[in-house]
Amino acid sequence: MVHLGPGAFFRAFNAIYTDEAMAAAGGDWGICAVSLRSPDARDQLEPQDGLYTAVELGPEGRRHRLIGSIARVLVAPEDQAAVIAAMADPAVRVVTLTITEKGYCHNPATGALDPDHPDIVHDLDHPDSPRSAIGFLCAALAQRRRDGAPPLTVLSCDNLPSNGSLARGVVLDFARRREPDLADWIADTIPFPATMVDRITPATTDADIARLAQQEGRHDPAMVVHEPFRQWVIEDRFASGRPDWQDAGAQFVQSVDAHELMKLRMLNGTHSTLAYLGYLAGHETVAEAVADPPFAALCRMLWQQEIIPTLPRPEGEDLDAYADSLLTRYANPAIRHRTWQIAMDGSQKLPQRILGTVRGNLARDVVPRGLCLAVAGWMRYVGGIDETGADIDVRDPLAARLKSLSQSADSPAATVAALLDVEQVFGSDLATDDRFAAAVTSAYKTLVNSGARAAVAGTVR
Ligand code: CS2
Repeated sequence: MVHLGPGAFFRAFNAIYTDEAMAAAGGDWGICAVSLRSPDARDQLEPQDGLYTAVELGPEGRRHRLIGSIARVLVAPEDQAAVIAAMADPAVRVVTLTITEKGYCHNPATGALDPDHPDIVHDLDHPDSPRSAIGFLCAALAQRRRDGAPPLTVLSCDNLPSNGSLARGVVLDFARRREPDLADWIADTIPFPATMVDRITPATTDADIARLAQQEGRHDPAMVVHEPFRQWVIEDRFASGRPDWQDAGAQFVQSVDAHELMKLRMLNGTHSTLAYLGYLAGHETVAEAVADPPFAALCRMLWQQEIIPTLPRPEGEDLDAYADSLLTRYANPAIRHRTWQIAMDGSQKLPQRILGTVRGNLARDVVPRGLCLAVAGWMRYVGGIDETGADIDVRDPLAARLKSLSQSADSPAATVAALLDVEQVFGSDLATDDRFAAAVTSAYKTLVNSGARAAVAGTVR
């Protein structure tokens, strides 16, 4: 396999499932990991033959595992041809992606390719030396088509709605702009099954690395820390085989849709809510936020009153029990998952995590006050100044534009109106829904006048 995006989540999730699948069922699968940006993963892994430690942190303690499923690591900016050749290798049967939401170069509100994205503009002009995952996929698929190589399967493992068809759509759009009959061949030959992925995996810190060195006597800069829980639900549509991930606990289903909605809205929706409102209230981690009673109450209110009523029940799942399990996972004192980390890239996350649920409520004539407060929290956060007057290091592809819109507005209502007009986030419908705009404006004013903690407490009272 080839994997694009060898970050912490991949090393705590895909690589572990593959390692365990081969331990359980045998097989000669190996992963060629490709970093699209930085040499860090390669520099960390290559000196140790791709081996690294996965540290599971639960309330009962720590468990260390040595993971050996990464066979090699490539750095795309150093040698695009080597990456294309690796993906075009006939022995490669699956390409998996954890490139984060912004890696799809799409319009978050519609899911369509953004043809004006700088990487897409570059890659259409330089198809043999691409920058984007999409550019690399198209170059490799074009090479496989020329070589008559077996069809491979492209498996998105990112937190996006219908991630398989979204990935397929942006790849086909890009291919059509480059070579229309390549697009037709991809459409007929390459499956893009959907997945739901779930494991809380904070960014690895120097303290994590130092603690492992002290406990295990080895310096492992490629290590990852993660929670015990994991869930992988996969649409079983593969062109040329796959590892026996079911032997490591993955669930193969006909349709992932209901599981995906459950996870994106119930987990990621409350994660983003806690990220913005928790950060503004001074909570550095998710565990600290849910230890603060109004924030735990807000999560419960969101699940019971505003999220679960919009969800179909996935086969085999109990949504109330899932909500209880989420609160337990969030409260894990061993996992220091920073609100600042989750707050990243909100313009790429809000549509599928919160705004889809908002639309589901509005369609039932319900104005979801909790979710509107979460949206107001995001608006306050991207303004770039926290409640102590300190700057917020806002990481987002639209950070500069969002900050400018927020700071050039002359009133809270004007700030909300300006940000609601960002179509890439809110689409063309929400800005003109007076119920939504009024509720977000009211919540935003409360944040400005009373602060996040009081706003949360007032919402759950
Ligand atoms: C988090 C996710 O950083 C974030 O945006 O909400 O990475 C979350 O930890 C995972 O989706 C959990 O499965």
